Amino acid sequence: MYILYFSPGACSMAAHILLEECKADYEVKKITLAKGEQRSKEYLKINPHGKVPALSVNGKVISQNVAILPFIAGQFPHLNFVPTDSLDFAKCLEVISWLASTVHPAFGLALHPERPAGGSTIGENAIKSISDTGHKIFWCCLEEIDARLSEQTWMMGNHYTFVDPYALVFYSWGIRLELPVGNLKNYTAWKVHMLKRQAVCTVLEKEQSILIN
Ligand SMILES: N[C@@H](CCC(=O)N[C@@H](CS)C(=O)NCC(=O)O)C(=O)O
Repeated sequence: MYILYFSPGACSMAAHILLEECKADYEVKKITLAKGEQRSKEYLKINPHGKVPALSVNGKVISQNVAILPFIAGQFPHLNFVPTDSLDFAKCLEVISWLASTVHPAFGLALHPERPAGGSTIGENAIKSISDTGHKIFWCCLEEIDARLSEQTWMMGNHYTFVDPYALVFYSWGIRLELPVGNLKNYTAWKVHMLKRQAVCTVLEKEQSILIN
């Protein structure tokens, strides 16, 4: 039995979709980031970093998408969401590590440009400059994903893998930032393809995603 700690529309949506794809026996516990619930005493016992996602597996907790996504996929090998070839598997890790270490932080700068100052007062010019930089880097990353999808159906080639649900999070965040994601033809065609999957629709409904509203 898995328990996923998630917040609607957050990066935890990737693990949520994957659990649904795998028809796993799971429950969700909502942590509302806007209300600061990730910093509650109870949640910090689950994930001391105060972030979602966290996945409890028979009482043991895993955090970080780069650990959670391959773990879930690996529990259901018959679905082939995880490559059996070790080089192909490493290529999946390469992409999710880039999503987690470069794409996600760029979105963070764009959305919360005041945060790098760590509570110190910084001028509006500095905030605008950080926000512009975040937007610029994030957009370049979306273009890179778009280019990647120009010659392949799924993020890693011809097979749906645990990387795909994670890439959907960033498309939705592009909409959130009001970036012209519709101009990214391949990424948008892939998104349409993703939305044809029952598990994806179920989770987008549950999370009231911007992708369906
Ligand atoms: N590297 C982590 C990032 C997790 C993360 O930053 N999650 C965000 C939501 S998308 C969060 O919980 N933010 C709450 C906060 O910063 O207070 C992962 O990939 O799991």
